[in-house]
Amino acid sequence: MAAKIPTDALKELRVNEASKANGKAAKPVPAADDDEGHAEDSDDDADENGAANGTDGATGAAKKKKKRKPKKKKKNPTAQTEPPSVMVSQLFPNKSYPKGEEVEYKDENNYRTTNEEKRHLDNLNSEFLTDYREAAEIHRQVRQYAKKTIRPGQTLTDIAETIENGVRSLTGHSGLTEGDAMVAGMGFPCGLSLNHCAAHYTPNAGNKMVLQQDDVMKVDFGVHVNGRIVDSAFTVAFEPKYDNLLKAVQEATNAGIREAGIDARVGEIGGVIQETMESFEVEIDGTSYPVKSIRNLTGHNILPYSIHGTKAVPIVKSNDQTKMEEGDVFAIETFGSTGNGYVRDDMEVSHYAKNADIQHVDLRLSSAKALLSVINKNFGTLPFCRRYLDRLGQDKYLLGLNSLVNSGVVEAYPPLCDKKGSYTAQFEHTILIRPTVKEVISRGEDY
Ligand SMILES: [Co+2]
Repeated sequence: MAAKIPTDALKELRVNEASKANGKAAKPVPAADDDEGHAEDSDDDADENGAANGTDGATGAAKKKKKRKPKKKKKNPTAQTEPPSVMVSQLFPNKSYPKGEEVEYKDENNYRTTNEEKRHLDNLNSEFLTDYREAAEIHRQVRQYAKKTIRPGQTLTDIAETIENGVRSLTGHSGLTEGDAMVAGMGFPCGLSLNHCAAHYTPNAGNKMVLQQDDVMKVDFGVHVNGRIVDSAFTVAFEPKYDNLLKAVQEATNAGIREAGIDARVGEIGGVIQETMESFEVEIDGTSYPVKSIRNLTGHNILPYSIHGTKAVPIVKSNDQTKMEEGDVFAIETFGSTGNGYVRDDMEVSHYAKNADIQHVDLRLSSAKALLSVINKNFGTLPFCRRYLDRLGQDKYLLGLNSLVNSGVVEAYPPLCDKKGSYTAQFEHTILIRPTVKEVISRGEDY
């Protein structure tokens, strides 16, 4: 889920305005060789994930021996179904979830990988790591199915519900009983943003929108286990004319991940992301466009039950000197655009979240009070969308919801769109800045 920089703050950060000027071609950067090397990392990781997936029947056999009753016991499933429905805790006994991609720190931080004290700190975090790895494995399995099955002709509503139901099934929490969605489930709504819209679009009730052959769709969804949110996104397109746009953004995101680490300054990371992104030029329907980083969207740190922490990771060069620190969790996400490289609020709001740092507010409207109680019990500060209120049986809540937004208790996250007719793409991973290594927790064979 993207974080947006307020316009005033953008000026203060003195972000690089070069790319803004009338579609001037961006400076080419000889990044190709470097990126080849990087791809190797993800391959290694993919093997690791693949191996961990190959659960054998050993546990099932052991159980049979112990219970010598004539009644046939249903064997534990050893593979995921299509659509996904099996809890990952059944597929990985004893919570042996696969690790993400572990990357050693560079230069003066390299000692950390083998350092005793840092390894001890890592061990103290085992529960945090287990929750994070479970959430990441759920993200991989659900998106794998989504990528395989998303086709033009499907409604956005069907696509969103398939992904969200998959996530809920794999966590084992339907979220239908009070408080259940807080234990594990959606970390934030499944965004399905088309073409010039970059982020925060998901259908509201009654939406009949159908995915088209010519569309470029950003699929951005979150999975949480005990409030540990994995935030990861990819872009789907069916026409090869968009391949280079997607490639630019995927490489930009990987460049950001590569630069991330302890003591890394976020403004400099933004500079590397921008250089990578803007080294691409794409041709779509006979017109060529420079790919621009969307300068008022950023990555962000993630806190328990809170998708947008206090640190931003810009995707253009900026003078933001904020450092990444041991223990931080970051969503590294980049957005490329053939348009202005700047987004505005547009269209009907679907995403909301309770404001984490708001104190008590006196609400006069009884419908607002009642709705706030539903939000507190079911989502806390986790983002939700209108469909999530519908499935809890809430109706006629818009007046109350708008009142909560106007009083500042709840924040609305409207869709963020570049200029009409442009195309935008997004890739995103969640990374853990562990004491010993950087773990790209949501890395998979796909991206
Ligand atoms: Co995000």
